[in-house]
Amino acid sequence: MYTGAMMTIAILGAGAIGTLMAYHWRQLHPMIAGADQPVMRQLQHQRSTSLTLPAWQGHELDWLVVCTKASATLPALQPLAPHLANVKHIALLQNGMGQQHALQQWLDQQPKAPQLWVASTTEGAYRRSPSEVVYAGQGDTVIGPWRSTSEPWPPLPPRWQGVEDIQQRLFHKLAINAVINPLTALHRCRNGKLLTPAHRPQLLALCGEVSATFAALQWPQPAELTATVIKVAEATAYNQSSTLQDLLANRPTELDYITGFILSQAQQNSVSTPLQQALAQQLKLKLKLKPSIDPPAPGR
Ligand code: KPL
Repeated sequence: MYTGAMMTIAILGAGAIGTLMAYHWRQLHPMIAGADQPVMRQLQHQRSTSLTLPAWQGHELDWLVVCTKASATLPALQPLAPHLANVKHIALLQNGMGQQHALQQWLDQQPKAPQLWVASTTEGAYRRSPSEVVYAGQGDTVIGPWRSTSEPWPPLPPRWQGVEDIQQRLFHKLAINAVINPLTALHRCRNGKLLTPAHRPQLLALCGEVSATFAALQWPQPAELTATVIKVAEATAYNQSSTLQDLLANRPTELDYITGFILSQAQQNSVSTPLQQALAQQLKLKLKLKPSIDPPAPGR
């Protein structure tokens, strides 16, 4: 349980989720890593809160929480290598798979490396402007060590729950993201629109293929993937998926670490994935088009 009033935390990647975590931890005065100057953010939740995140200067940290996109993990951390001996734990809070393994391999080559932890969240946030983030939906964040350990767990960042089965949770989230994220990007729609007659057949077919792929690769998945995806799409109906947000903001998406990761593992194991392959192809074409989006839902 968290008791560390003096816990020191720095965040790498002050996008929507990074800013939301800084807001949750504001009493601990979290810092921002990888920046020379303090970073200012506004968090909109009932009322607007201003956050000033001082730049981390490389001194001792309990947690370095990485909220960058999956693809930016190593490029963002490598310049911090000279300071990593002062970091006890790194926590990756990102969508996707593949980056955890790559980071662990890199950490293993460092002279004194922090212990790698991984986290998954159902919190919803989006950027309204470069410095303004909206807290769109409350959720939970779970964390566990990437490599299992017999050592006692350290105090965890506030509001985060430690779980023994974090890898399973990451695979479950990967399965959900593998359906909702590429489809919302393809159709440029909010999550709930996937449940309408125009898109529901494609959603159901993709759930079936993702579920079969996970079974063939012997990866854990939710007991009823289709029912779970429908529940998540209903609960986040007015949200733009993180992939759609990236697309609309002309940022690189995480799809290489979601659909791309699944496709590469499936290919290595001769598992057939025609729908996901077609989707990947279509998205490559679609990404070149000018973004457009459904009009905002009433009252949002
Ligand atoms: O995790 C998400 C994301 O957008 O990345 C979902 C669950 C699809 C919610 O939007």
